[in-house]
Amino acid sequence: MPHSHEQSLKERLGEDNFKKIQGIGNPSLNEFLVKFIEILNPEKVFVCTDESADIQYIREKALRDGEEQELAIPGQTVHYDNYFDQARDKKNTAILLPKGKRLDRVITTLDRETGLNDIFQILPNIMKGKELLIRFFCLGPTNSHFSIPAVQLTDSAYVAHSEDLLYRKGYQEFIRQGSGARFFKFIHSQGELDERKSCKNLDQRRVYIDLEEDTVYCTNTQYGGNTIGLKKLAMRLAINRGSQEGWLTEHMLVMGIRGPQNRLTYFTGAFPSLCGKTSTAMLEGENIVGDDIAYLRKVKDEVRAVNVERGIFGIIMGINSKDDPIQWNALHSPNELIYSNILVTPDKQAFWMGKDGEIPSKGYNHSGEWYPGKTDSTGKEIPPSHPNGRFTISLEAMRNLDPAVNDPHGVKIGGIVYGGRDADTSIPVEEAFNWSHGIIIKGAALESETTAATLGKAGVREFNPMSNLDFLSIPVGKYVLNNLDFGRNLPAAPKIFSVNYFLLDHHGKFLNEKNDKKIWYKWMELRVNREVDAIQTPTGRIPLYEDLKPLFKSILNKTFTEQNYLQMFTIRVQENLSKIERISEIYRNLLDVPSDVFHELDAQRTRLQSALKRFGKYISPFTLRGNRI
Ligand code: SPV
Ligand code: MN
Repeated sequence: MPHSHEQSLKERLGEDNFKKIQGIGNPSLNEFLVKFIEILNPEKVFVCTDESADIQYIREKALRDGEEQELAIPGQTVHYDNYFDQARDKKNTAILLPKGKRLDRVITTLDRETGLNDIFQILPNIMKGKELLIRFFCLGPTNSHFSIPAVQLTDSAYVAHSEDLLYRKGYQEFIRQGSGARFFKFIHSQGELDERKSCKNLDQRRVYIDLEEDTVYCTNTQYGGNTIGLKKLAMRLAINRGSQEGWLTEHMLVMGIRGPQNRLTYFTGAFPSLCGKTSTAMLEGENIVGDDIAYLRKVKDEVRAVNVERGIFGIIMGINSKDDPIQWNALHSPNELIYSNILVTPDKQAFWMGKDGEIPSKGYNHSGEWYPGKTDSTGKEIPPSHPNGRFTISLEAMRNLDPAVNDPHGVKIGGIVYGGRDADTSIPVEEAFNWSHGIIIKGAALESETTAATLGKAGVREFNPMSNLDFLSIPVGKYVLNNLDFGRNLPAAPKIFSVNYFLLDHHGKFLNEKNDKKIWYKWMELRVNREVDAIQTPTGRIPLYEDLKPLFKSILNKTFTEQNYLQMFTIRVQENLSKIERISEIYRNLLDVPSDVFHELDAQRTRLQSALKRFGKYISPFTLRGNRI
């Protein structure tokens, strides 16, 4: 390395840490480190390699600094974010846009120069008196054409510890990829903390994504979705990179569904946050590969997918022994895990909303000392745990982990599923007519109600193409085109489906129980393998009653009546037509929208309009029985 860099790094890092960086031998990494160590100006620097002693140092630091506290079960800790910093902050998260480039208005952007000026006002000396942690990870399996090395700079041992549970080690991967490696860079500082280890300067909360430099800056925030660089921040960089290189980054689970004779068919599934993605990936008896982010590549006419991560940052609310046996078991065994924003009782037991058992009469949570009926400064009652409270744990703790989770070639995908939180329009499961219908009508036209995973009001129906809108760093139209192109010429593209776990009846009651979803996946597995017929409707292909009934009986031991089927699978024509109007209007105002989008939307409208004339506003699935294919 140039003499000046070497001198500077040696001085700042000390001999041991310097050797670790030298061992990687990547000049652009050195340049990056020299620049930012100077700006952040920490008192100390610690470089973490893949060695267990280094990782242990980070774990212990999180406890020493008070960012985590130990719980009664060995290996478990709890962490708290600032009371007003409990979810992704969409308002202060922006893609930095170079002059002359454009992105849609539905994506938050900031002129690049303005954003850099702003962040470079906040960064200088932000780590004064603190220790900077430098960690190396690999997005996707190591030793793979999917692998993307990434370096994280942070002053939060909680962030560095979480990443250890969530991502594959990357120090060796940096070495493997050599001096030309294209890597992602993340700079995080939680800024000044108060006595509760809570961020003091939320007014300076920023998450800025610089695509030009593959760098994300993030300050004065603690919530994992804002701070864990390799999670949603890397996703924006990867969407941009995949768009240039012809592969996809999706907000998707990856899982294997078991069919007859133990056959395993792999699916990906895109769902917005807090809409059942993790609970789907955790279905008992099926195999989990990943629960949140996937990279998809075409290899020899197959679609192959990997889990970008190796752990889960799961929603804790609602997890109970009956509905979630796999997660429940992992939470009650001595596994290394970090809870966030839950209630801890005086005897160090973890409690959250929806857990088995009584609500404790006192404890400590994200609001400080807690008791039932406590209200916050706005007069709102504080629940025992935050609805976006989480637990971070390695997938190794899950007994349903698929053996192919680290396969450098990924798994072959047979089906792709899109689902949202939709009270009144989409039926519980439906197959698309073909790739283009699936990508556009099931994926690109997805709508979902907002949830506690982002700051702001919950329950508002929003456009959320492929459940990925929050993470897009390219125009929506271009993103849809990339998806269309991806499967267009494949001789056997994966089948595409929609699911809806949140459909209500006319009295506002959920039509499905939490585990009914298992049946939809079993049916999709049979469809992918061409073992059952379907009924053609104006919106897609739906299951036959005769196929669902025995699945409900044999798998859930439930009697699935004709009345159940009728209620769940009635095509809601008027609601579907209204949706087409809403979505068409949105796409008319977006950039670079491929004409296929309008063709598919128009064709769906035409089918629905003629069905409206023929059958009326609601079409019973029994009426369409003759359209069997
Ligand atoms: C999500 O909100 O989609 C999550 C958690 O998976 S976060 O890291 O906040 O994005
Ligand atoms: Mn997610």
